[in-house]
Amino acid sequence: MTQAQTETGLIAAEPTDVEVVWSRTALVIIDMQRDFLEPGGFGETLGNDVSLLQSAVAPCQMVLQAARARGLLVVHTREGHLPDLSDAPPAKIERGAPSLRIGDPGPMGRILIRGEAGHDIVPALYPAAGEIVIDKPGKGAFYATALGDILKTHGIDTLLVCGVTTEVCVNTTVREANDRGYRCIVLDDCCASYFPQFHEIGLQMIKAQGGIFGWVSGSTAVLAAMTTASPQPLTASA
Ligand code: TIU
Repeated sequence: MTQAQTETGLIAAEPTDVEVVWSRTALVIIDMQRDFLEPGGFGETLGNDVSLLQSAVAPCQMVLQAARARGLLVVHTREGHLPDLSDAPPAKIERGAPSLRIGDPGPMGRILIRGEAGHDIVPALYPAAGEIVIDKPGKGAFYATALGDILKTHGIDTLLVCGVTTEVCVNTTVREANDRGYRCIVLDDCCASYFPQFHEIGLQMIKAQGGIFGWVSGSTAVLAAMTTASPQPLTASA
């Protein structure tokens, strides 16, 4: 292996600091879509104040830029459905009393439908050419997607997880990843919720009990680890 492939970083986190091998670490940015972050999309139709998610954009952008500079695998996800709704369970479409339902026409196109303006990722975090974009019909990024196969192909064992919302798609994805053997490090300020108390509790649920689902860190700690010289740059293997 080359030195670059074995470079490690030590990320300050809770409940413990965590060492990562950068070549085995992917940045996963969950559902930073206009449908969740901007007025007129799915999040607002559910009755939410979408401005509450804005706090995650700038920290995510800094981590994304650093991950690109370090050559990490970058994965973006988008929640949404096919135009014919064949992958949208009626139980999801019919639930609650939103102002517009999934598939209805809205100011950013049909709500939560692939290919519509609202379904796309916000400009500040737009995927670069060649970055992986996972379109997912559910809350978890592993359900009905190729994410597991893609991570395996790239030899990934650790996920840096960002995105929205903390207690819904971020938590669901972290739980799926945990059961599949991935180490998840959730970046607190790179996540957000329409319910600030759910954001806090959602993070506590991950790091409690010795890190029952993973670790919680933040953009500052991850940026520091990415830009600090590796504590153990070489392994014995040639
Ligand atoms: N409503 C809510 O908080 N979230 C979602 O519906 N999807 C995601 O979290 N992406």
